[in-house]
Amino acid sequence: MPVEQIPHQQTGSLVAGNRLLAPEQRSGQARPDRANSLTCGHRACRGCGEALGARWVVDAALRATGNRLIAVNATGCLEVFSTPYPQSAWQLPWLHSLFGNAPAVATGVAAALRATGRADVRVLGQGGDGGTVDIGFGCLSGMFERNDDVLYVCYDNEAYMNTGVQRSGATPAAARTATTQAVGTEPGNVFGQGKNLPAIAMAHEIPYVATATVADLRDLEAKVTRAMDVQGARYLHVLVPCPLGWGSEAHDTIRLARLATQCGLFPVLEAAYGEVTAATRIRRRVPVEGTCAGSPGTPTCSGHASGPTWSPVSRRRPIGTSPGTACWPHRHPRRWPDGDPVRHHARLGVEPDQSDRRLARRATRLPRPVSALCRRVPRRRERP
Ligand SMILES: Cc1ncc(C[n+]2csc(CCOP(=O)(O)OP(=O)(O)O)c2C)c(N)n1
Ligand code: SF4
Repeated sequence: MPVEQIPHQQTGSLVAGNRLLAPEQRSGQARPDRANSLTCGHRACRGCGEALGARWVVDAALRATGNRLIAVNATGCLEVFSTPYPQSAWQLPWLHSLFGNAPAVATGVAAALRATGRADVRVLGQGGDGGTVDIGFGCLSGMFERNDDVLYVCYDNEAYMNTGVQRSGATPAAARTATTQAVGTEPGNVFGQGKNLPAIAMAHEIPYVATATVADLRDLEAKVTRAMDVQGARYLHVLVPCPLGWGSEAHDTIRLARLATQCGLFPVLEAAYGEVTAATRIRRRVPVEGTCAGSPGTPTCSGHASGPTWSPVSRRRPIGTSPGTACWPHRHPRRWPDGDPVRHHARLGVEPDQSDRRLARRATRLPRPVSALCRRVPRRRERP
């Protein structure tokens, strides 16, 4: 893999070295007094984005609250790899109950703190995308609607990783998982399904909603700090690549998260009371096909068995019997380099197959790209 130059804006991250900054500007992780909330010794896979994201989120929340924080965890990889009984890698009060009730338990902890007059102690709920977007969704919506004083963080690795990479409501279209397989005429996860949870959280008009990725840890840290300044329900959605489920190399976790934002698939933004207040500009736009290795196993593209230009990050071997290369835009005609798959294959001199033609026809009916999220902001309602 070619060496990538570290962009200027990353100066000060751990990548470039905090030593380039004045001590007061250095990240929480670079401080000798950091909380180190998720200690070494846990059993996450090498390159796990969720472990990295959780460590930065909880450390930042601990710093913002003066170490007065209680964490509540949904069942999932984060819970399983950090607390193999009777051990725990957590350095703070931490609770686990069930897969689907973390927001309700967090609400209960916040209510108990309020009832006992402990306004100084704050609550953090956290879980994977399955626990948040699917089974825990009702509890989360109730937590939003009641405006309970909890910061809930979803670590989105785009599938149920802990139980073997099954599809979740956050799995992107065309992705291959154990339950959306890379076989058949239209392989992978189907289009037009799934949930955009940041947008749903915004629709609840809670005080704070943000998205972030592990590619920009300073941004993640800043958002957690800002969220901790706010009272009421807050939601943070963090993209955390999973080498095991995505079939990527452990050392590509950060790069894949960065590519997901640079190609516009994962918009990074902040919103208050249902209105977008800030969005990270894409400085160097990359085509979606550059993110091919991302998202729980992308389906194979038989038309590109000897394809000319594939992603520098896509080193994954094809799945199933098809001798293709992983290819996201194959399933997303609007993002094809030449407008649609038929034209694209024609230019390459490859015979398009039936599914290519069907995809080209569907191009006009596909949902808008996720980057359109910013334009779908509901009208602001006045708050007292
Ligand atoms: C009610 C219930 N159903 C199913 C399970 C099995 N289970 C445990 S973790 C998990 C998947 C978690 O996926 P996700 O929330 O996306 O977190 P990840 O492991 O990807 O971090 C499942 C299905 C369970 N513990 N409880
Ligand atoms: S399966 Fe994925 S989310 Fe789970 S520990 Fe491994 S890398 Fe992390």
